[in-house]
Amino acid sequence: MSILDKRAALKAEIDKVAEVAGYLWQKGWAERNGGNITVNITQWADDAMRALPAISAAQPIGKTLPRLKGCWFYCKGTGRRMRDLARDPMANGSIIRILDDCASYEIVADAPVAPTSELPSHLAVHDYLLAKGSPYRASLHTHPIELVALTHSRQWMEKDAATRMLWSMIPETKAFCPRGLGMVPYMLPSSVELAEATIRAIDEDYDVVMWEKHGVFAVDTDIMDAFDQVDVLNKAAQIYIAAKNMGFTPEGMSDAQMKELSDVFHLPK
Ligand code: 2HA
Ligand code: ZN
Repeated sequence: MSILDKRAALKAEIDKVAEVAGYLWQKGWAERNGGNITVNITQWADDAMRALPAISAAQPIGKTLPRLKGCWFYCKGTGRRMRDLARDPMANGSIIRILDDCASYEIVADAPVAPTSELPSHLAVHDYLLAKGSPYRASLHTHPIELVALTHSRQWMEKDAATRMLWSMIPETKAFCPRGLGMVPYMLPSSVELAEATIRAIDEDYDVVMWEKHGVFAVDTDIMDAFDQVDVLNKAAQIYIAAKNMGFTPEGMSDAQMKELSDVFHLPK
């Protein structure tokens, strides 16, 4: 890819971040500074970018992440609002590069906006994805209302109980979120334990992981695809709730209908 093509591709990725940030706000999933977005943009870093001076001192990540040596990321800024990021992603987030010690980073562009306190958790997930040879380059944390509400019930926190219910609400759910919804019990936001439990759930083969009474963490090839998986799951939760509000428990698609769908669309589970 030529330098100009790389720049255009990088701009398209950042534009997608802004578009998704706007959707998160419009959906009511991103109150105040809620949520986070981190995108591995290393494939678009060119010599001109590599020559850019740092605009911050080296900052410790708090972890050593060997796969991230020389990697570049777009990260939402600490305390910044998704609705502001939607208007101006480079004033409400920044581009960082990981230094050769794999344990610190510096901010390179556009402004010295410090990443969120969740950066170590997001970077640990990206390190894991690279170690696995995954093509996934984007991670999203957000607070989807109906999915978070589900996690306030023991019934839906049981492994794959919510997955089965959500898949059965409308055929698209399993087709477009074929790995379902992983469940992580309540843990302190931004804690090392939460990050490790999230990676274990992704490793179990989930792209979307629910944090009990808090939100979702999703990974995919780009930020739009990560958003789409969460959107599809939350839509299914809304259909369940709509039926409940009409005074009945929805029937759901039958096991035979689910199996037919999986066979025809070659879905993994
Ligand atoms: O990044 O949502 O859980 C802000 C949050 C913390
Ligand atoms: Zn959160």
